[in-house]
Amino acid sequence: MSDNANGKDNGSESVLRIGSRDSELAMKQTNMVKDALQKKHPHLKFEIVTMKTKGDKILDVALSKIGSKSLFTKELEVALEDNLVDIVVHSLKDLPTTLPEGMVIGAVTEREDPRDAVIMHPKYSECKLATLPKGSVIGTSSLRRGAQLKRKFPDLTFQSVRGNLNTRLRKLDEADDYAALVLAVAGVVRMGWKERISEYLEDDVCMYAVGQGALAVECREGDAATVELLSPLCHLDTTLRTIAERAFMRTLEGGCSAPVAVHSKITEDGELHLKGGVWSLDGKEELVDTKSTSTTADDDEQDSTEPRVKRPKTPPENFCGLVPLRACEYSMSQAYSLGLTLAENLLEKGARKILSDAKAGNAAVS
Ligand code: DPM
Repeated sequence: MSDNANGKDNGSESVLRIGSRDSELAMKQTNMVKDALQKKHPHLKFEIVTMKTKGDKILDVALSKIGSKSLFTKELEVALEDNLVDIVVHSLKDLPTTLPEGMVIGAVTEREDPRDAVIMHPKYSECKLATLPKGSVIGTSSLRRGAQLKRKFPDLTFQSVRGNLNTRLRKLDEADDYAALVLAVAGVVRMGWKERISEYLEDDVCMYAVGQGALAVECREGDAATVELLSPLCHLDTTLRTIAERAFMRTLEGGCSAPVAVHSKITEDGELHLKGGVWSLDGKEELVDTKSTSTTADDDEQDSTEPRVKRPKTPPENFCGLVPLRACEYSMSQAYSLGLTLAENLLEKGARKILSDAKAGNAAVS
């Protein structure tokens, strides 16, 4: 945290400056984090500083085609680096698996439902994807959703739709361009539109994006006071699941330009399960695999003769940007290894070719 670090006169109060995108969803998410922080630190004062990112400005091009990483996060990270804000709030799924030098994720908050959902045009409100008329157009600019859903529903057509959630819902309701949209449940719920959801997509139909539904609070690595201040917001289950997911993504070198998806859970006995997959753009090729590991140190030592997941040769210097949580380093490295090993398994089975073809195909077709 900075106490008048920029020569700003805040009186004797120290103010925590929170950077956020200015879309309605981003502001809702930022206020959720602000409220949670206020609860834990009643004496702190907060100030939200909004800005637009490249992803907010370029609205007429499919996400996957803008082709740059950090589309929704870069400008915020620059503000963080320049000391104009102390923390920034992101959707974890928008945050690349390698952060800029000097930045860390100080907290990953409890995940909202990570699934994707279908929002129907009012005239199809009684339909499911499976019962829509042949050739119906579904709006999504996610290659991940497109590939998986083309595979399941070859008679539907998928088209890019951009803009913030309000704009998209308006495009759906007020025109006849789309029969339905596929969106993350988390965003829809935070916007207060839960009753518009016609169908939740399970993992046998459409697996979700790495980190989907969780919020990440980023700060400067060297700002120990702020790192400490964020620690009560960390949610352990979400943290372990998303480290595994991010390690999977990082090892595959995925991102928005290739169809990569996951499904994860932690059972009561501390077993972390990760299912991960890659697809060709048309969904015709699919590689999916599942792996699990124990996240509790005791279990692992007592009831297994050999660890189920190989430890990485060199332990990750950080956990895809997350700061190590006190006394949880073991679980976190187990989670990291799980994602890494699952990705290596898929790479052995040919994931590299599927992904590079998808990236090339995506760049070629415009
Ligand atoms: C990323 C993708 C999308 C967003 C790609 C993907 C969806 C793109 C689209 C990386 N970021 O998911 O395969 O449909 O045009 C985004 C949303 C949320 C965070 C909106 C959404 C809210 C939910 C959350 C956009 N980023 O996916 O419906 O907290 O995960």
